[in-house]
Amino acid sequence: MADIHLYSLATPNGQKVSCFLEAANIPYEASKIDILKNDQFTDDYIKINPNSKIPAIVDKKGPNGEEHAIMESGAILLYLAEKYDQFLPKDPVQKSQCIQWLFFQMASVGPMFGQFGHFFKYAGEKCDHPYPTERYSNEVKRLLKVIENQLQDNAFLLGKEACIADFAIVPWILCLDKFYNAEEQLSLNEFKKIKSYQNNFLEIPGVKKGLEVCAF
Ligand SMILES: N[C@@H](CCC(=O)N[C@@H](CS)C(=O)NCC(=O)O)C(=O)O
Repeated sequence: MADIHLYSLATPNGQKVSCFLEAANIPYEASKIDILKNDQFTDDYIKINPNSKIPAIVDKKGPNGEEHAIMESGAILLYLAEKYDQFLPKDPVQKSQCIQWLFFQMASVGPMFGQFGHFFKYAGEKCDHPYPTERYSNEVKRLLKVIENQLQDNAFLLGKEACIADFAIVPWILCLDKFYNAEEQLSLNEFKKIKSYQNNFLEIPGVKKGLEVCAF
């Protein structure tokens, strides 16, 4: 039986971890937590993630050989990357940069893209004021520009090699088009480097399979 058990659904936050597990070739088992059916609010799941969100993992052989539950996708990526020595640069400067971009994703990309999606795609009749969609469209475009500038002519954020920050960021970029159908709203075609960045990420062996884990 695998040590790592993933609790997830194929949303961008869930895909970050499943893509990483597949690409890093780490044995794991997965259970689907259907947030549309409120699976995240069961007592058993709250013991694993007190915040009632996906993803979460349980490592049967965590620190000191004891079972260890982890919530928050950024913390999960960092834990797994360190434990299995994968997709985390060893060079201290690069490692610090990778962690900075991971935090940038967790603090800015995830929350802002998520709010954008809420108002652009899901709020519908509950909000007919243009302000929230305008505000979050501008912020998403600003963040995409930050990523575009960082990429320069590199395949990934830090250069030739992918790191956990790329696993955190790209599923959210894919979501703008695939889940939110916002290609036109955000003029995604203008972000040429981001287009090749997405493709480079999709070429990492295991990533495409990871995107489908715990599918809706
Ligand atoms: N900061 C959290 C965010 C997780 C999150 O928002 N997950 C969403 C799906 S993408 C969720 O579980 N939503 C269920 C709910 O809000 O009830 C992380 O990165 O793990």
